[in-house]
Amino acid sequence: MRAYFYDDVPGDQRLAHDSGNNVSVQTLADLGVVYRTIPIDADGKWQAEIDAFAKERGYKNASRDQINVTPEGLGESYEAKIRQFFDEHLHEDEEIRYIVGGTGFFDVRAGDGALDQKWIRIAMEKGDLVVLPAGIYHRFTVDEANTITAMRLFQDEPKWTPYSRTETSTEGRPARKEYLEQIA
Ligand code: KMT
Ligand code: NI
Repeated sequence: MRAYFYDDVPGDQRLAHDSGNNVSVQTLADLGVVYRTIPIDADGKWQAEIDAFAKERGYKNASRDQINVTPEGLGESYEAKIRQFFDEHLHEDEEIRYIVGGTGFFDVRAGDGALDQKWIRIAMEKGDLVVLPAGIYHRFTVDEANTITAMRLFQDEPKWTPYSRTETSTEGRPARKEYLEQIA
């Protein structure tokens, strides 16, 4: 994992868009973004570590699935999906992603006020786990390799509905208000 400020240069979302300004794990933590590495080992201990992590966060069951974000995995809808993932949005529950293979970028807004116009890009690779808190504005893209496999963990029922930031209602959502209070 490496995190840095997005350069905001127009161009393909899959490019690195690396401003050269790094962002620390502590800065991410201040935004409520939790980062862990859980290397995938041959004897499968990583699975127990994921279970323990989920349990620690109050995930009652071991509910999870795996998504293959590749042209093969998603078929004809691939390009449309990639654009959809990149639409700025929030959720009412946290989003946990563990990268089983491949690489990609999660972008999160850098804070409130003026920082709310800046993106932090989190470059993820195999063995990286990230928790995006409820209410944070974010988006996702593959990189130029067009391949990532991610495990998605969820609490009892998945509440994955993305609320697009362009909807006037997102600022008023309870999850948004709670999030802003948490990072204040
Ligand atoms: C998301 O929430 O945008 C996704 O699930 C994208 C695929 S996970 C790498
Ligand atoms: Ni999301």
